[in-house]
Amino acid sequence: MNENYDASAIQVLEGLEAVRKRPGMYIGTTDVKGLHHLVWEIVDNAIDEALAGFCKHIEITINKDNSITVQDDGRGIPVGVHPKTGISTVETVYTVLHAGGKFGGGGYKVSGGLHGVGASVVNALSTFVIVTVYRDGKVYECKFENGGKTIQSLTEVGTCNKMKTGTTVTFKPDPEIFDTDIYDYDTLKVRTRELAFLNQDLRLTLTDLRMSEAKQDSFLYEGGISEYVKYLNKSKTPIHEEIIHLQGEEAGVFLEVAMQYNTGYNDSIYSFVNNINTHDGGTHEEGVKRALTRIINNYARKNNILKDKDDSLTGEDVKEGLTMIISCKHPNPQFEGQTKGRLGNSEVRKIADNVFADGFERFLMENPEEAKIIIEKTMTAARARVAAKRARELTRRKSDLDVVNFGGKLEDCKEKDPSVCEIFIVEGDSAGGSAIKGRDSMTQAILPLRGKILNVEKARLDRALSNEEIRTIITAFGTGIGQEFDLSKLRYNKIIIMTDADVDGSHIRVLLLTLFYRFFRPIVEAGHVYAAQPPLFSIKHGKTIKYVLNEEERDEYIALLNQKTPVPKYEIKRMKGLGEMDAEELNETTMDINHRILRKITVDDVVEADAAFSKLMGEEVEPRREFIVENAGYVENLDV
Ligand code: 2B7
Repeated sequence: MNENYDASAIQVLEGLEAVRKRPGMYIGTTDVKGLHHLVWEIVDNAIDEALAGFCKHIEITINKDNSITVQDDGRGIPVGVHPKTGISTVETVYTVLHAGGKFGGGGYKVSGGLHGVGASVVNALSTFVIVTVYRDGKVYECKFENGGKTIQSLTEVGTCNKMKTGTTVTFKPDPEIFDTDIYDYDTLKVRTRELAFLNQDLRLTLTDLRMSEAKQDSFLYEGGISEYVKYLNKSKTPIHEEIIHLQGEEAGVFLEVAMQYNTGYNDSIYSFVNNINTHDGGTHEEGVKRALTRIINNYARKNNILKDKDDSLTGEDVKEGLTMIISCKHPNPQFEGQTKGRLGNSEVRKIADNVFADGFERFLMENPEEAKIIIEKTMTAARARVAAKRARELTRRKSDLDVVNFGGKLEDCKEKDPSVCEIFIVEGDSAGGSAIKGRDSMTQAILPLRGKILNVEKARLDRALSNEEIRTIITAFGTGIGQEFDLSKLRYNKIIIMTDADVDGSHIRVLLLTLFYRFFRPIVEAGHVYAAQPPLFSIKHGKTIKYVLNEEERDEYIALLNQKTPVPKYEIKRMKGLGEMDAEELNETTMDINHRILRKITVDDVVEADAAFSKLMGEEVEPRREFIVENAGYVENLDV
């Protein structure tokens, strides 16, 4: 125990105790997500130092023991005594709850995670933390253990080159708090790259020291969010070369936008506030979209491309094939909504509108060639919208009865309460036939797919809507699509994709996921989509039959059998496709809620999933097959 353990320090410990008692209040969850969140709380402080203009390189290292080291080359946390606490600033930042914004000097903190409570929370949830500061040619160290108890106050421990400055923090998450203490390299990599895109010219290096051969990725983007757009459009075909990049500041709010149109029909618009993904948009996004629609209409009318008699272009028209990153830096952001994914500050709408309108109008004036290409694209989108409206009317059900006889394809369930209903989307007619026979007709609906599903990544809405399979799916789901979409009208609680465990099955699954992701994203985000897992082997011994999903499980089970004496006889059969199972087998292995194994499809990082889908389903054919086999699982997390 250190000598500073006086009355105020006791209070400090009580503060951190609160974090340990209810960690969820401070970091959301104590699962893998919470575990990774700790890293970003520390990195955020380093990013703030970069935003202040003093840090060029941040290194994140996963050490052999799964502890994390974050290192920056900023000024180093001040080493003096903090006026409010009477202990060093370092110790204050790491032991006083909410020390971040309040103690750092007004307006210092502009980045920040969802919960923004910083270093002291990480300390409270760690078995040890070591903070090293390099400043004025001296090295200082401060150590904590066992949930944030100071075991060494800030101490000068050596000297260094005067040119070397910065802060290094090592922490090890407490296994008593977290469900898992194993860091995932790829999870850290995705966010590290994202932070590099969002913070122009800042180098971020991620290193993994856990294997005999170290893994490392280093990211630095001189073009910032322009390079993010380029990355997202990598497997698309842009219709103009230059990425439009504009920025401006008003009333302390900084807004930056990068955008480029491609030949595709979907939009990929992502927005951030202080480096946090605002996946439900908000006022910054609304301002930009409003200005985009207005400026394009003004330009088209002024240049007589849009005639007096023509209707104005809509928000949907001007978004078609648009990839856009919006990055807002705000000194006092208000996040709203259930997951805090929406910016609420109302003043930002006007500011974002102004900044975007100025920059975009100038671009159109200075680049008439590009302007022409963009306006033409939006005009074509408008014509397609009118055609799609007609096609969509065909998918609209007039009553609940309509769906029962829809083309004779959907075998609906009898129950009407969506919370207990499921729909199986089944590859092939023969598997569909078995599924219809083997199902529980009260709650399980079956939709057999005849042909291949249209790739919606490469088809415009009107063509997608003329596809029979897609129309049937839209009708069956009941939610409608696009602006009419209404999640509360979803007719099934579980949408289960049932395809073979081979490459073709995988391909169909990805096509369906692409369709769901582009047309019904809220359904995916709300966790209604599942993949059925048909078994690959059956192992029969005596009267029991055991179904297993893969070679690994098969070998495990056989090893288990072999442990028994005398060695039992068993018969291993490789299961054929879904289509070759009879109704009873299919029910038992894949559909019966008591035995089946479902995989929940989740989209954890929407931006990254978008890039994955574009790459999967976009223009380039060659890499696709391999990619499907290797990465189709990217958006799928084992969950059920
Ligand atoms: C409010 C607290 C969190 N802080 C400073 C200065 C630099 C600085 C920091 C940091 C994480 C892992 C390596 C300011 C801000 C404390 O006050 S925190 N650098 N890096 C960091 O935590 N990295 C600072 C003014 C003058 N000199 C230094």
